[in-house]
Amino acid sequence: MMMPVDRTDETIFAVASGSGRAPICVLRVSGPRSRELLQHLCGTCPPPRRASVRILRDDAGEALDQALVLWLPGPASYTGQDCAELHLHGGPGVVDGVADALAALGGRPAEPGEFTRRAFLNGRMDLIEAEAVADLVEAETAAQRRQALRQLSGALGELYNGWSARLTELMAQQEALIDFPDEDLPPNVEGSLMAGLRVIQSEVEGHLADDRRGERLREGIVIAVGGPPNVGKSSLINILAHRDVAIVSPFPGTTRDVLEARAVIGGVPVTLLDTAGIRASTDPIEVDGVRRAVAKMAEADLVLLVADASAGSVWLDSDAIPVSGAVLRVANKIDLAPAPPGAIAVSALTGHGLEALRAELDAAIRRSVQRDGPPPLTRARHRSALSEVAAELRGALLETLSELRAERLRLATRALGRVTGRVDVEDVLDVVFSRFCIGK
Ligand SMILES: Nc1nc2c(ncn2[C@@H]2O[C@H](COP(=O)(O)OP(=O)(O)O)[C@@H](O)[C@H]2O)c(=O)[nH]1
Ligand SMILES: [Mg+2]
Repeated sequence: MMMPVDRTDETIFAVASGSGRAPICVLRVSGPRSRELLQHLCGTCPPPRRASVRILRDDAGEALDQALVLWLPGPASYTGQDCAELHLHGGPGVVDGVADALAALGGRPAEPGEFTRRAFLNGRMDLIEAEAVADLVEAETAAQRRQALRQLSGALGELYNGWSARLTELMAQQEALIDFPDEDLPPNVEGSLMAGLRVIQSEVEGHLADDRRGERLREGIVIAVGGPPNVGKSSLINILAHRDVAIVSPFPGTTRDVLEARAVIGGVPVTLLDTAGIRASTDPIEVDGVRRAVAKMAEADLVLLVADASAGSVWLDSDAIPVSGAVLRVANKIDLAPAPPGAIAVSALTGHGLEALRAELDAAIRRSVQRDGPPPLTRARHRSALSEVAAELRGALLETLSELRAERLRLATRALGRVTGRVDVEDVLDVVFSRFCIGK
């Protein structure tokens, strides 16, 4: 979606609380005419930063609501501009009435993300923090909330700004090498420059090689349940998702398409995929189901390989299916026969072993999204820019000509600046803010 050019001289308003009817609806206003709009609605502008109860009236003097009103003068406001918050009664009659009155007074409904975009333009937050705001709004689980809050508190920004400051320092050294004759410089400038570059390069590479943990937590992870037909895959999905999403039947080959069930396990949103049983078949629909099952298992973050303990069945050869995620082996139907060693032994029928299965799943999911140490990368946007940084740094380390090395360093710094929004920001703004909801 195209964003408007930044018309920050216009005063915008939007409902900041969720859509749908609620007892209270928060309407936000930001822009140079905020004070004037408040005065019109309330008669007088309420005292700054204090909750005041006021009767709001339209231009004709008709009462629209009795509301809690906040006058939040800039620059110490969310957007950095003069702002106001109107805590209205939530009915559409009230909310639409106040919105119409604001529009009649010259306010304009905000575009998605426009408030936070203004906050960024006024230096109230960097891009990483702005994205953390979006993630907080979207957070479905406690683990996602923690990651977003950590990012909002500046942990990730500090990491990137730290690299940026060190790179700038190294660029200055590089320029000195180009501009001054050797005898005017302290000894071994080039050696320490290269050493510094190597350190940053390995830190960036390490950050990139995080197995997508942060991105997985943000986006949720995919768990594919696979195995031969009739081993109890659909039964286990229904148990893990706490509802009947998949058809359970004694007829092998019942599940043909890939079914999805959403659940939260270990504080992480997961999508459980029920797949067709893998076997040789001549039925073209089943063959296609098997093909899809294999493809889903290959891409999944985690694979539950299920076998039937009573059939003496072996697991699918996970070497034959090129899985990229972790694999958990589950032996089902232990009410009928003992489980082979090395498997999580369960019975979907009697409930035996399900607690152990949940605990193992929980641990595997946590492993796939968490790690101690610096905060993980959380977005594809950051990953692509940081991959560019790493590539330019690798190039700079191989470069023997000073001028060419300096150019590599400039490109690396610019790519890093795109992540936090410090350099060349215009083109990345649209990408970041167009994903916001209106009112944020
Ligand atoms: N005895 C026994 N039967 C089971 C168990 N789990 C599933 N079944 C039965 O095995 C059949 C196949 O189950 P289903 O979940 O559809 O397997 P899928 O083809 O792998 O999805 C059904 O008749 C289930 O009722 C179990 O733990 N013990
Ligand atoms: Mg099934």
